[in-house]
Amino acid sequence: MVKHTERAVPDSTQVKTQYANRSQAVVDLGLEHYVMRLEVDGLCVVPPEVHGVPISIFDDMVNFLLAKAEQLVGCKFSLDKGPHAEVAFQSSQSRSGLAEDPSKITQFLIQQLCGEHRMFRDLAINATAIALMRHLIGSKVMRFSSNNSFIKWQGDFGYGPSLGLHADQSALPLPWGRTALTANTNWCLTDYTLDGGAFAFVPGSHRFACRPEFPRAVEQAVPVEAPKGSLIVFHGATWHGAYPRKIPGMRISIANYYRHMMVNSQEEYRNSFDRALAQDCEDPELFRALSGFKDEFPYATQSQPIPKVVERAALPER
Ligand SMILES: O=C(O)CCC(=O)C(=O)O
Ligand SMILES: [Fe+2]
Repeated sequence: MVKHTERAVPDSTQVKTQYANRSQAVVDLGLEHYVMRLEVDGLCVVPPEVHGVPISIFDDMVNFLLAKAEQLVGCKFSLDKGPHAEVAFQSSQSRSGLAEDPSKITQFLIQQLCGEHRMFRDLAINATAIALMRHLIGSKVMRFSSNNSFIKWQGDFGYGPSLGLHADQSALPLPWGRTALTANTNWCLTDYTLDGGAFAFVPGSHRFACRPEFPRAVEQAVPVEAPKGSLIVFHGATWHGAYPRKIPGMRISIANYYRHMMVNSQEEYRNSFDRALAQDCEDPELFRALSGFKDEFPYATQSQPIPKVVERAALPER
């Protein structure tokens, strides 16, 4: 059961107009309800029976990510215990938005997942996720930005009293319009509960069209409690963060983040991503398009044609 307050749809022409603009993919996949929630709340939660990814795939992803975490950090990780040893960041590595004191940080990211295994590439092009991202950003102009896993374990601090509330498109200048410049999907690989470090968001905050304002962001934030396998989808202007994980064990997610093609990508695909891996997925053509392999920008050599002097036979002298 997904728990966060779903408010009534405002009877505004704006919502109706955009709702009427739903794409054929939204209609074919039966996603109208989720489009409506995105319009109203700036976020929706899609259950496994709608997005169609079998739960066994999430088990495979968890096992892969626990093994990868062990390889990167140097100690075993398990879902009920988290890291089996004390782990710490170097102070020079601490990141903005996280604790000043690196010993309080109880999470890290595993990045560039699409290069790791086909199951992550197939997740990045899941038809439901893509239809909702295209609804928010625009169909032909939507591209990958990054594919990361959030690996979290018990820690009272989490993101601290601000809950790390932010809008993903915050680096882009104001004013923001209604079209998302970036948009995000968070796949819950473990159950999301308030004490377990659930996602936090402010319903309707994408319509404020500004960066989070404090303290009202924290006061208005609600947890997204959702079972393993759920897909959280949100607009780049939606204020969000996460609650600290107060109970033992781990919270694992995959953030597949997308962008408008004129917004810079977090991860570099065009020059770095292995073309053979891009072929090895459910829809290579879609994967190539979202990676921007053939995009016109940025160009590294003269890309526009140059006129040349036309050689004519010499004109007779007068
Ligand atoms: O779950 C979290 O810790 C926050 C996720 C987030 O901010 C994101 O995916 O953009
Ligand atoms: Fe975010």
